[in-house]
This record gives sequence, structure tokens and C-alpha cells, in this order.
Amino acid sequence: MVKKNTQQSPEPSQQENDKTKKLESFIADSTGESLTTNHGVKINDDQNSLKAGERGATLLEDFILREKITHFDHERIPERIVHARGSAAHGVFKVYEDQSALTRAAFLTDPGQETPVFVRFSTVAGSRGSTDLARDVRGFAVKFYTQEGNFDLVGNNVPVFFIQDAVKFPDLIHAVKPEPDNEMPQAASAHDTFWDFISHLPESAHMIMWAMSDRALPRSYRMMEGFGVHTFRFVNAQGVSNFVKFHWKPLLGVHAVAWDEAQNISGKDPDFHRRDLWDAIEAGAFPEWELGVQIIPEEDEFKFEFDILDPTKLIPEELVPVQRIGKMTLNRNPDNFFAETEQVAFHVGHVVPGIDFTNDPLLQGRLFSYTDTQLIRLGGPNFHEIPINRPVVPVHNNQRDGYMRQTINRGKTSYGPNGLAANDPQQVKAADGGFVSYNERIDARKIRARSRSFFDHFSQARLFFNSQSDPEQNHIIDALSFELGKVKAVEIRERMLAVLAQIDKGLAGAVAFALGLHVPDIALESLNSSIPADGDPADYASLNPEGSLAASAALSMAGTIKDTIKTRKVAILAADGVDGASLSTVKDALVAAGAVVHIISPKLGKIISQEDQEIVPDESFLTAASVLYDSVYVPGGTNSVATLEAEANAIHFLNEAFKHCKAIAADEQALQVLESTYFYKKLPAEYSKETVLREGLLVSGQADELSSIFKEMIALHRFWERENPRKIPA
Ligand code: HDE
Repeated sequence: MVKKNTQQSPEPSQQENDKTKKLESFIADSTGESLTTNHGVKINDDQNSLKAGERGATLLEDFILREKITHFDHERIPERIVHARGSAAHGVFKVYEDQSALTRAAFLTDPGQETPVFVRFSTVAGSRGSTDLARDVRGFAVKFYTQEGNFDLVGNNVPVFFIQDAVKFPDLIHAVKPEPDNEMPQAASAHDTFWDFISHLPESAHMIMWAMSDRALPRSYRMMEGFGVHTFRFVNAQGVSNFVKFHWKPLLGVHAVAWDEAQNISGKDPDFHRRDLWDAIEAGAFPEWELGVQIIPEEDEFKFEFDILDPTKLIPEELVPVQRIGKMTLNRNPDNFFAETEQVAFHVGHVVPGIDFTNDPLLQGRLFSYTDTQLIRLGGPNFHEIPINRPVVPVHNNQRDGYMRQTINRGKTSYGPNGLAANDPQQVKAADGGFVSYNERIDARKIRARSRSFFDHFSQARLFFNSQSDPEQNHIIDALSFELGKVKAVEIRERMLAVLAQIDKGLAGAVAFALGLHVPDIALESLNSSIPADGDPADYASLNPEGSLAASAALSMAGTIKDTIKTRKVAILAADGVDGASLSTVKDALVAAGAVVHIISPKLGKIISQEDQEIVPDESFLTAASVLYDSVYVPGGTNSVATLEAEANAIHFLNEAFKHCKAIAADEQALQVLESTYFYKKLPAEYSKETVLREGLLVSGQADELSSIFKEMIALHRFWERENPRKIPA
């Protein structure tokens, strides 16, 4: 049984697996223990250093002081150059059915086998201490501890990438990170160097559409899709290979917050996503994703309008459907952030037999980077021995020594072939699980070049834009107007407008309007500046074919799962004299459906209901904010309503919730609170259920009926149509 040193997660027995058992031997629990030095000497006085007399100088001899301070001085390691800010959780994965026709990977062939996983979510650009709600791509890295060794699926929440070749990665990251002279801005792409780079690199157009969309503002890590991005290979026991694209599909749907809301959350709770993941797991609301695969037979490699090796392209689900083959459940929070979340070392090159690479030039570069980065970050070649990184299966080879070596290898031989140890450790036949690389035929000249099949830079950017709902398109226009508005150099703004015009003239025009500019006439041929010194620009000109698919429903979040309120956060605004029956009827109904309900009142302590019952509020208006909730309910009760009506923070709470398009419900008796808001008088007093579900605003005297409609409203997540008047002054 794994010991928790904070609250207990529910049903801990379910969480025990091969990996947690292995981790157990490293867990230290100080409950009831004596304080010691690192060398086990019991400490008598941890309050005073050793001195020459009570007021005297401190003595160098004080080995306890020296050890404690020295260790403290060395507590920090370099943060990840990208994806520095992250949060992680333990869990399990199970395949639904035997996939051995496609892959020999054992964890994908045995539905009875539960594979432990450790998953780390992250932002990309910000530092370790930066906000969770930055507009950014999110990392989605999964380590499967399989019976054949570790398989890492190191993906993102976006299915494509900015660049096509690994050689451009340092340029991309230098451009997006804070500018080098003044180290500003933190965790933001809205600055000159990023857009300068992007405006000269049309291959980034598709990714830019995703990064400027609501995908870059997830409501929760638990409500994001994940993608392996590159095309990988599955290889079965007969050596037959199929190309594969990996997907994670969240069972709670894919949901976002509004940009104004994201910026406010960054101030009110910069740990919003980290807390959300932690709290959900502690509450037993375990996040779940299905693993999806798109399978492309080897002979179909060239049948698409794009190159499947190009990481700026996705394969539309209309062309190759996503088959859901298994489920991942995250069910345990880490015991120690540094030991687990910070020290976990993912590597796109950690594969198991049955999973292999393709020649995607971005993937090929990543295969080098991930070990290299751990060497500097974790300080040496033995990072695989850190508990969180160890496989659940034994490790035997002739690698030896190095900083912080943990393993005590017995015997004289650390080489092979050897006769002294009968050639142990032995190589393994393919049939017995030895890894054999897919024997792809390669017959080529050695050149630095890019295939012309990679030069269609805009048609999938357009496909993405065209697939979005109206509110989603507006958000992209707003995001680009914001980001380019923060850019100081007008020529960068103009160049970006020319890039956008290649995607969609209406999009470019709308952004140009917000920037007070005209879309410049820059020819397609001269948009690409990523040309070798001896290259002929004509050979590097972008292509921009129409593309035969007009739209792909899977690219929009509008049609996502909207039938559950599990883990949605609802605020109930209440003060002394609240109608306790109305409050508890609604609260109980929402909690029963899995929502997290907080009572917010003018002060902490307790409030007394009109029925004379004590109610303990969870937050006060000082500690809570509407941006931390998905919806609001205002119960009745004459005194409570009078207090709230006069409480500026309560009115602001409602105005802001309305501005961010959230579901709002009130008891009929609380109408006067709504009437004090900015928005209420603009809306008709009587509603049909249809209107309520369109507008997201409900007033009713029947708490039961209200609860049931309110649940449907919360499940819809947001009522973006409200944005049209755009006049809410919250
Ligand atoms: Fe990464 N990336 N990356 N990346 N990446 C890292 O490795 C790199 C790329 C991704 O939670 C680093 O351990 C190069 C694509 C995630 O610990 C580093 C290139 C995708 C994480 C690195 C890429 C990713 C990383 C930094 C272009 C989506 C966080 C720390 C060739 C498929 C993993 C580390 C975690 C982390 C290099 C492109 C995803 C420097 C050179 C594409 C989720 O090695």
C-alpha cells in the first residue's frame, strides 16, 4: 500500500500497480521518526548553530549546519528549456482489445494487462513559476511502464507543430522566449521576436491557427485532447508495418476559457490547472482519456494531398477515422513534486518492440535532443536510475559508473562478448522480445534539402479556420489582433497580415481592421525567408492549393461532449438570511451529478439561513473570483438578497460570469440581485427552456425544476453568442 503524506485519495487499493510498488521502496515517511543528519546521526538541537559562546562567532566545525546549508544551496536544478511549467499524475492504461494485427507491443495486445503510467502536462514557453493560463500549446507527455520497458508518448494538445525540421527548433524557441535584452514578456508569444520569426516562416501558418484558437486556453488539463503529432509506425510480429497517428480523447470533452478570463485567472490563481488536476484526483474524480489511433497502411503513404512525414499536417478524421483502442485513467497524485514531476525524463526515443519511428525530420531531431537535455538538467548519465524514470522490468547491460550511480553491479565483466560471465547479459531474439528496428529501405543521396511535398503551407491552416464555429473564428481574429497589437514593429504586423491573407482574406481583413492597417500585397513566392545561402527562392516558394476538404468537424470544439457537469465548479452566492432550502436543493442536485459547489459569502466563518441553520461558506468574495468558477447560482431569502444586492463584489461576480458566457441561475426571490447587474435588464423576464439553453440564464421559483435545467446549462459550458454585444463592463 502506498503511503500518502497528505490527504488520502479514495480507494487507494485500486491505485496499487507495478510502478507504485517499485516506488514504495524509495518513499520516506518521517511520521514518528527522529531528526537525523544525512549520515544518520540523531540531531539534538536544530535551532542553534555551534558557537564560541552564546554571542560568539559560529564555528566551522559545525558539521550539522554545514550539511544543512550546503544541501539547501544545491536544491535547484536547471528548469526544462521548454515545457518548464508542468504538473503530473500517476495512473493506468488498458487496451480494449488485442491489437496484435497491428503491433507486437505487448501492452497493446493484452486487454487483461493494466499498464502503469505517469503523465506530465505543461505549458511550453513560460518558466517554472509562470502562470498556467498563458496562451500557449500544452505538453501532454505519457510514460507507459510496460512489461517490455518504458514507452514514452511525448505529445502536445495540438496535432501539428510550428516547424518541419528540427534544425529550426532553437530559432523558434529563442523567438518565443522572453526577449534576450530585457527578459520580457514571460510566458507569452505576444511580442516582436516571436511574430518576426513566424512572419518569415510560412510553414508555421497551420500551427499558428491552433495556437491562436481556444485550444491554447484549456479549461482544464482534464479537458484537452492529446496528439503524438508525428506519424509513427506500428510493426506486428510478422514485421508488417502500418503508419500510425496517436490521439488522446478526453471523456469530459474539450473545453476552453475566454481570453479575458484566462488573463484574470493568471492573477487570481496562477496554479489554476495544477490545482484543478490535483483537486480532481484527490476527490476521486479521476481524469480519463481514450487512446485513439489513425492507421495508414504502408501502401497509402503517398495517397494524400500532403506528406504524412510533414509535422505541420494532420490527417483529417474524415479521411482516416480515429479508432479508440484503450483507456487511460489518472488516479493518484505524486507524493513529491521534485522527485517525480520535476525529475521525470521523457524521451520520444523510448519505444518498445512494435512501435517505431518514421523519417519525419522533426521527429528525427527530437530523437537526439531528449537524452541530451536530461544530461544537463539531471546532471549525468544515470538519470534512468531516478525512481520515477526506472522501468518496472529489470535493467541489465554493460553501461557503468558516472555521477550518482545507484546500481551496484556485481562481477568482473562490463563488456561483451565475454567468456568470464558466459556472455551475460544476453542479447534477445526478436521472437523473445528483442527490439528490432523496422527494416525500411533507404536508398538516397546525402543532401541538406526539403521535399517539395512539404511546401503546401496554407491549405490545412485554411481547413482549420473554415472548420471553426463562428465564436471560435471570432476568438482567432481577436487573438491575432491582440498578439499583433502587442507587436511594436509595424512591418512585422504587415508581413503577418500578408501571411494571414494566404489563409483567408476575411480573417486577414478583420485583423487588419483591428490593427488599423491594410493587408499588404506581398506575393506568395516571397513569403518564405527560410532559404539556404545558395538556394533559389523559386525553389522555396510556398504552395497554396485549394485543398479538397472544405471542413473537418473534429477540428472544432463546438461539437464536443456537452452532457456532463462532472467536476464543473459552481458558485452559490449567499449571505445571512439565505433561503436554506433553495440553496441545499440546488447544491445537492449539482453535487449528486458530480459538480464541485462552493458557497461564497461576504465573510468567512458562518452564515445563518432564514431557517436558522448554520451554513459554513467555502470562500468569501475576497478569496474567490468568478473566473475560478464555471457557473453561478443565487438562492432567495430576503436578507441574503438585500445584502448581495448592496455588495459590489457580488454584482461584479455576476457581471463577470455573464461576460465570460457562463451559466447563471437565480431563485425568483433573488431577481433584485440580477436587476442590479449590468446585463439583466437587457434580457426578457420570461423564458422557454429553449431560450434558457441558448442564453444560459435562468430564473425560477421551483428549485427542483431549476436544478435540472441548470445542470443542462452547465454541461453546455459556455454561451459564446453572448459575446456579440461585447458591452459587458466587468
Ligand atoms: Fe519537445 N523537448 N522538442 N516537443 N517536448 C522537450 O525535453 C525538442 C516537440 C514535448 O513533460 C525537452 O525533457 C526538440 C514536439 C513535451 O517533461 C527538449 C524539438 C512535441 C515536452 C525538447 C521538439 C514536443 C518536451 C525539454 C524539435 C510534440 C515536455 C525538456 C525537433 C509532439 C516533457 C525535456 C515533460 C520537452 C526538444 C519538438 C513535446 C529540449 C529539439 C513536436 C510534451 O529535449
